[in-house]
Amino acid sequence: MRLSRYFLPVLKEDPAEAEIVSHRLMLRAGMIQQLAAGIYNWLPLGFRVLKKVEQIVREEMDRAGALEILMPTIQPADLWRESGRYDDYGKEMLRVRDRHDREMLYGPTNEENVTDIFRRHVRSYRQLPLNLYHIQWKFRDEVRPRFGVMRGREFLMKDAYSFDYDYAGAKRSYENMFVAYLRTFRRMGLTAIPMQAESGPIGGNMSHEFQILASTGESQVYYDAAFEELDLGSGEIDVEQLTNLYAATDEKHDPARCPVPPERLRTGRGIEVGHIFYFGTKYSKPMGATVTGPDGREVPVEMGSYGIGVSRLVGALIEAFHDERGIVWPEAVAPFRVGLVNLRPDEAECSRLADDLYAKLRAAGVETLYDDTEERAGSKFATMDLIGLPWQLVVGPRGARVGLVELRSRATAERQELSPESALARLTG
Ligand code: P5A
Repeated sequence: MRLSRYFLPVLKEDPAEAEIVSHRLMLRAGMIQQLAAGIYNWLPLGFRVLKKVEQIVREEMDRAGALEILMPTIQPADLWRESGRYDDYGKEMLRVRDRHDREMLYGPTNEENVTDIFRRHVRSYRQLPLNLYHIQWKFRDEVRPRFGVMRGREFLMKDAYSFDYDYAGAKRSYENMFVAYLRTFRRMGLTAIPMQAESGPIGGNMSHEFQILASTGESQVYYDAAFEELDLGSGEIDVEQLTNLYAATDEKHDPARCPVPPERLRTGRGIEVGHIFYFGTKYSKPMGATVTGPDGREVPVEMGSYGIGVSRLVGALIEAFHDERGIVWPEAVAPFRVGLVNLRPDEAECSRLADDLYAKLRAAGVETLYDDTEERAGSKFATMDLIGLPWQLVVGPRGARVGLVELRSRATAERQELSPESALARLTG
């Protein structure tokens, strides 16, 4: 992509409304723009990251055997009356009426909707286990939307729903998602600690939140120091070991009952990027979602639901990966892999080399943002550092004359003068 043809409305000044670094950097890097409180436009650069995060989540769900569907954002109120949640949900639910005066709502989650799909089609335990998921916008009329996309009113969630014949099956499904979550976050370079959590308005008696440690997180968290020694970033995932280690959010943490001795108990702030629930027959029973077992008896199906905050993750990633100059994207979610900087588009030799590199990077399928603008060098570097692409490939007039370009790593600040061929080999190899 040529920067001269791109839409990248970077801000030179820090926006006053942004209280935390990720919100500030997303606004400054022209990733998002607020439309109303807690409601954001996703601009080209931000949208690319959102799609990358979404795709990793999708691939790990597919790998875990979940099937992607798409349920609507708008749901009929009557469905929620069946589960009894229509009144319970209170003011957080955005309620609307259609032209026939029917009560509708903008979905804050989809347990009822997916249970309705299930009950219309599935009859036998032989059709189980089943896990259906979608990636769809949600609306929750949060009292205090804040921190940009971290606590929005409209936000993108991946929500999966599992159906099993009995508790043993439901537990397997839960653990399957548990492992998929750790894999998902790991692929993005994040270490998320699974914590015992309250199940709130979703209900149920087994629930874990996945928390990324960050000083700006909204949750107070407590965890066994053993987590610091565990390598959650790689290797085999042992659900049993992880769920036996103590980690809890403040809603669940009880100092009187905490099994971890004080010297081993760590406390900090966390960002909740995922939340999983087992709730048995809470929805299937009132909504009549049943299956016939091997004994011919009809029983309500055992369910769980599993959420990931896809749009929140974009903010959480920036909280985890930034420095004083801007964002430092991990490769897996970077909007472009390479920022190609032509320092002198007005000089023929320099531009010939930069154009040629751009053509070759494109041909090799390397996502490249090519700064071909007339801006001053200082401002070009500041923008590249701000938007945080993993590699900067700099072409200047001096180097162009002797056949050298500079390759810079955004993360390590390492710089190397290379021939254009070697630089290309590095980036395409
Ligand atoms: C699980 C999937 C649920 O809604 N029903 C379907 C269950 N869980 S949850 O914990 O309430 O939400 C799942 C994840 O969505 C993100 N999230 C938000 N992100 C941005 N802004 C918000 N206002 C917001 N609310 C929830 C979180 O990452 C949460 O873990």
